[in-house]
Amino acid sequence: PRAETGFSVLSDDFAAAPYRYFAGLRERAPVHYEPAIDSYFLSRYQDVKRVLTDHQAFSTETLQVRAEPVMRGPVLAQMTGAEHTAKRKIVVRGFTGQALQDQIRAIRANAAELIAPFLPRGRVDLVNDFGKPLAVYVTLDVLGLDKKDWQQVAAWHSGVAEFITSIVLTPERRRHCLDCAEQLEAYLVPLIEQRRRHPGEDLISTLCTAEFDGIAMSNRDVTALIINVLAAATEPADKTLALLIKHLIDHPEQMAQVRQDPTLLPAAIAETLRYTPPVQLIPRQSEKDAVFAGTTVPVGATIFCMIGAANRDPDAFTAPDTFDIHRPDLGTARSFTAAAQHLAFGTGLHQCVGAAFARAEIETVAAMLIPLLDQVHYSPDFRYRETGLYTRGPASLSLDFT
Ligand code: 2IO
Repeated sequence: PRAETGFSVLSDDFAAAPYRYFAGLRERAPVHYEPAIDSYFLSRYQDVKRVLTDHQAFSTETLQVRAEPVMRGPVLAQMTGAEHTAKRKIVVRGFTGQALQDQIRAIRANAAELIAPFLPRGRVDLVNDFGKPLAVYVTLDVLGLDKKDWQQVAAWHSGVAEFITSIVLTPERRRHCLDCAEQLEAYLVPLIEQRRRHPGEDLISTLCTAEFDGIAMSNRDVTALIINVLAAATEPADKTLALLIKHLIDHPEQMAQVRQDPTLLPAAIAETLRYTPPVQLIPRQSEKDAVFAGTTVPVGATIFCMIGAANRDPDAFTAPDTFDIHRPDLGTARSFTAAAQHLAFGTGLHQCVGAAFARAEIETVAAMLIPLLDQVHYSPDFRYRETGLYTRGPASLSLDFT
């Protein structure tokens, strides 16, 4: 089964409103082939889950061309076996315990500083005035990088992010992205060498000095991981925050409940991640022929897991197109159900290593913002628009409040 004649996930229609097409894809083209990029798009929850958990049959080999050129080295998601286990543990350590407590303090300080000028005005663009600079500031603090360089680092980062999140890239844009990555690497390497000699409390120092089962990180490993953290902690962060606030504005009864009982916030965040995951695609490569819903995906193929479509599969979630922070199949109250969990952080061996940090970040920021944004609503002339196929979120979110 293929898509309706002529349908393409690369079309402008799909980019304008992908959620309108997900049911059709799951029902009529669960293995959608895109000839222009010779790739397969999977949209059913069970198929996506299978690809992400069977890491023998579906590898991360595709990252060698989709990520390594801008990461300037191998990232965690490309590794397997003992090396992966050891290095993943080192990264986990950099995002837990005292390190995480310090990171949360940095999140609070940056959020307070960035929102302050907008409070007396009663108006803010939550994406461009707040979320984007916040994501960069917080990431720089986590890495222990100087905030005076933030605009330069942000510019290099957008080149790196463009490379990872582009489905098609012109030779000119590709060159631009690689230039950004090379300059970022040249900026980072002397810093890494300096932290090796004089380690501090930051993540770069942790990665430089840590060892697990006798395995340590090389300079190339650290460079790649730092660029990975920079992209992963920056690119989806403003989107998740803006989507959470948008959904709560669009569902005033649920906004009122969260205001009244802040312990509902984690469920509201989890439901936002299910309903509108900021990372919409996860790539894999098939290591043998594989059959999905009667269609064979050949060995060596590039597969894109469609997280947004899988998260709205009625076989996994009841009333999947409804935003409901009280839904019982979310996984927040998982103990008494065998129900599905959202796939916004992926699943399996390579499930997002920064998930706990991401949750802490958005929880901290949302808990600060919601009480400050009293009577929050869209600004009068605001028109909501989302962009992006790989990562997707609001282009802006203009809010008025009292
Ligand atoms: C290079 C889209 C920024 C990640 C990859 C291994 C990156 C990896 C992701 C997310 C967000 C990016 N993939 N985070 O999808 O680290």
